[in-house]
Amino acid sequence: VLTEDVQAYVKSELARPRGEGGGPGFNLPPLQPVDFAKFGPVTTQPLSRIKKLSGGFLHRNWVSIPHITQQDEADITELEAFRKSQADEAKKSGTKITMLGFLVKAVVVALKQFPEFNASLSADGESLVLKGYFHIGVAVDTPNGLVVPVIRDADRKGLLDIAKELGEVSTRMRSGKIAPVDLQGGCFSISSLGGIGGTFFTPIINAPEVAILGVGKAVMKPVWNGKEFAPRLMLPLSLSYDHRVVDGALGARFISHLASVLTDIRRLVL
Ligand code: CAO
Repeated sequence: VLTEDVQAYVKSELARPRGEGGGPGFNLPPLQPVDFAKFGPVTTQPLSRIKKLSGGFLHRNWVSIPHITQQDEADITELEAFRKSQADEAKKSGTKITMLGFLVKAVVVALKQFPEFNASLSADGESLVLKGYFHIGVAVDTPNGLVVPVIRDADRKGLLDIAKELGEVSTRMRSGKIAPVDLQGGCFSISSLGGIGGTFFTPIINAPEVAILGVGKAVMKPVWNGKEFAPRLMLPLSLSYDHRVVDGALGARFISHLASVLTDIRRLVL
């Protein structure tokens, strides 16, 4: 290896495009265009505006945030019994008392206990901006793609008000009436697929938030209570967090606390 080789290498490295934040780019081979029609019949559908927009943001967040996903199960047997017992009462006031309402309230309790989760990195990455408000984003599946409207001041709203607002906002999102303000200012997001199915998954953090909770479908499982296996309704939780802000120990504490609040909902009022 001659001096000129080293100089040429350094020169070519300096000329190479850099990734975000000054680190090296991925330098991956480009995906070659494929003529799928060569292999069978195909049709082409343009991506919706929402899909095109959210695709860029999801990709950016996935590659620029070091994600960890921590999973746990919450025993929601009592919560579900209580929810069912209140269903008729809620119906009288024209509301459905939803699981998502409990999740929003439980997340607020956990955010109060662990303020690092209710925070964002400053633009220069040098400090953490801790928020004194509790605005919770909820992923809503619409015919045109995924949107995350924000329930503002969830700490100051009751469970039924949150459930009602969620119902109204998701209907509005699905009919395409989305104002930018609906999607701004979130502190933490919840993506619930529990009404559809599946257990654990890897939710992508909704930057500049630092964590997101993925919720799967609750199922009855035999759980050992020290003497015997008892049937308990178990809710799968998947918490993705930004490892630049949250360490593994804190992540485990957050999800354990959240699960304990869902297990004993009296903790919601502590
Ligand atoms: N486990 C088991 N059952 C559940 C459940 C869970 N975690 N969550 C809800 N359910 C059940 C409810 O009990 C309800 O059944 P009943 O009508 O018998 O009471 C049913 O599923 C529907 O629940 P819901 O009306 O409360 O709606 P929801 O809370 O499940 O969902 C919303 C609301 C807006 C989150 C949902 O419509 C949606 O869009 N989900 C998709 C979000 C998404 O796409 N996330 C992915 C983001 S990453 O691509």
